[in-house]
Amino acid sequence: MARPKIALIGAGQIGGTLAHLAAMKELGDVVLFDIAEGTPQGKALDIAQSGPSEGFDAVMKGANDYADIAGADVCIVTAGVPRKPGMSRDDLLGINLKVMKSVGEGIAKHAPNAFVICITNPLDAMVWALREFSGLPHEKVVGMAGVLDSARFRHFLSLEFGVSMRDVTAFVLGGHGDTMVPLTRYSTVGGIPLPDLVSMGWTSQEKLDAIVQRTRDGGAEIVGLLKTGSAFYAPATSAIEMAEAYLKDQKRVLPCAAYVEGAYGLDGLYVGVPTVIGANGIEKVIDIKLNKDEQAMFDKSVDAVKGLVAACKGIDGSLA
Ligand code: A3D
Repeated sequence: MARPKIALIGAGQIGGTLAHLAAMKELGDVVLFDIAEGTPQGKALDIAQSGPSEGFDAVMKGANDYADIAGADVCIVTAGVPRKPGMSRDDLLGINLKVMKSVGEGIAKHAPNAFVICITNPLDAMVWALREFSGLPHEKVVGMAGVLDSARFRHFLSLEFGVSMRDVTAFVLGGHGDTMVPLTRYSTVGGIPLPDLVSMGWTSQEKLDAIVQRTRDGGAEIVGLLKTGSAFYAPATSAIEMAEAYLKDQKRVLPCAAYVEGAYGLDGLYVGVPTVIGANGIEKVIDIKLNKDEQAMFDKSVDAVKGLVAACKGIDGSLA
C-alpha cells in the first residue's frame, strides 16, 4: 500500500520541524512547499539525510509549485509571517489573509480530499478564511491551537505539582489569543480536578491563577525570548498529533479550532472546542456545560474571534 502523502504548506521554522517529525514517526511521504526558492528543497534534502541514522524511508521533497502537493492526504499550513516582539497575533491579519487565499486555492485545485490543519495566525480567523477560500468541507479543515495551549498548561502544572506531564490533563477552550479559556474544573492531575487539589492544599488559588495567566501568555513568553520569531517545536508536535489521529483513525479527543454550528449556541464559527478526530476529520464537537464564569470568559473569546472574522470580511470583499 502506498504511504500517505503529507503536504506542508510553508517550509519555515514550523514547516521544517513538521517535516522532521513526520519522517521520524513514519507518517508518510512529505512534500515541503514554500514560495521561497531553495528553502523547501534544502530542508527536504537535509531531513532526508537524517534517514539513515533515524532509520526512516519516507520520501522528502521540496517544491515551489502547488502541482507537487497533488493528492495529499494531509496538508498542514504554516505559510505566512510569525510575530515579532511587541506584536499581537492579530497584527498579522492583513498579510496572512492574502497568503490564505493563495494557499486555499492551491489546496482546492490539487488536494481537495486532504485533511487540512491550519497553524497560521491569527489562528481562528485564518482557519475560517482558509476554509472559505478552499471550499473544502468544514469537518476537513481545522485549526491547531488547543493542543498546544493545553500542552503549555500541562507543562506548567507538572512543574508546580512535581509530577509527570503524562499524568496531567488540561483543557483550554475559546480562541487562540489573549482571551483563551484554560478550564481548571476540567483539568486534572491523575484524574483529580485542579479545584480539588487547591482544597487539598497541593497548591494555592493564587498560584493556579498565575499558571492560567502564564498559559494565556505562553506564546508571547517565547516570542520575547527568541526575539526573531515565535515558538515552533511544540506547535509542530501538536499539529503532528492531530495529523496522526486522522491518518490512523485514532478517534483522539483533542481541543481544536473547529467549525461550530449549533453547539455552544454558535451558528457557524471556528473556535477552540473539544473534538474527536478520526478518519472522517472532525467527527464530533463535544458540547460541554460551562458554569456562569466559564461561559462569560468563553463569550468574550468568541466575540474576539468574531471581530477578527469581521475584519477579514472588511479586507477581502469576496469573503463578505
Ligand atoms: P516562518 O519560519 O516565517 O515560516 C513561514 C513560511 O511561510 C516562510 O518560509 C515563508 O517563505 C512562507 N510563506 C510566506 N508566504 C507564503 C505563501 N504565500 N505561500 C507559501 N509559503 C509562504 O514562520 P513559522 O513557521 O515560525 O510560523 C508560521 C505561522 O504559524 C505564523 O503565522 C505563526 O504566527 C504561526 N504560529 C501559530 C501557532 C499556533 O499555536 C496557532 C504557534 C506558533 C506559530
